[in-house]
Amino acid sequence: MTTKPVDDIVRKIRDCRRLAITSHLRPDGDSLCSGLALVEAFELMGKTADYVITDPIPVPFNVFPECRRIRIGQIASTGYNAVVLLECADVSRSGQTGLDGYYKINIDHHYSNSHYADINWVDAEAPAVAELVLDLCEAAGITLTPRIANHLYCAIVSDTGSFQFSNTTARAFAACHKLVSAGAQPIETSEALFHNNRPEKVILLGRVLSTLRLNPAGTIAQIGMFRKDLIELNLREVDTEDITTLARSIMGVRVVLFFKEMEPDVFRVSIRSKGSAHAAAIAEHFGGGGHAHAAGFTVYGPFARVSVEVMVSVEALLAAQTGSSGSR
Ligand SMILES: [Mn+2]
Repeated sequence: MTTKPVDDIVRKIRDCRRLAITSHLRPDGDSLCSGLALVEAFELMGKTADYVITDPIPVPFNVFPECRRIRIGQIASTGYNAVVLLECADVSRSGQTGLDGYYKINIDHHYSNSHYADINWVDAEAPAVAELVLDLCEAAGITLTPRIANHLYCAIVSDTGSFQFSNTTARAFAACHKLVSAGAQPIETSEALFHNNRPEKVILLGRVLSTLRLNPAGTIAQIGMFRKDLIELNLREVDTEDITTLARSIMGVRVVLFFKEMEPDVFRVSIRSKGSAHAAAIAEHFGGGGHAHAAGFTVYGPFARVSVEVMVSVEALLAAQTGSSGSR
């Protein structure tokens, strides 16, 4: 008889005493908040749980008081009955190196997952891994606390870009309905996620946007961020997704090229595209790679020259992709 993976997981968890949870490198809101919810859910089941990740916690989550429960480092190679991996296509995505001997539980919502674990629960239709954690809580008969509900709600808001990305599905809203009913705080969550910028960040945003240039057809937007501004504003690590979003919001723009100066005359260019404009194909032309709508590559040379050269090449690539002159 085949059982659902979620039921297999609940049965396994019930047999465990000590659990470790981890998630992917370069953590995001979905993985971080889902892990926090899972720690608390396991504790409600009477288990001891540690949430350990490899990379530091990024802004804005690094100031969330709940994130103090997350340990940065490596999971000890003995001492746990099982390890849960959230959103890891394979073990290496976690950056954890001591998991070989452990019973592994793999929970993910991305297609590209190698089903490496003892129990694999991969549901690419799920809007966020948080929705799967919510299912797990329900399958385990856990009554959601407002804190668990809020963690999971925060994860879904974060992963859907505040209900703007393509994973904003009926399932996402159904989950959020349950979570808000259980005490999640939508207004506080939006404040914490999106209205929590340092003033220096907003000044940086102004400086980056002041570099905006468009091709004549208005289909490609280009912006640049320079080390001297980061140093001057004392911004060590900065989330630039919202800056990209503003450039992407321009009417008619199909591709955003964001030049980030890594060291003198070295620029990491991140590409965001819309519709049929293929970011990875553009990146591959310059020796980089990525996904259909998010990709990147590196260029070498002074900004004044490389920015013009890249713009010209991308215009040609875009025209070839769409079979037109890159018009709207
Ligand atoms: Mn996710």
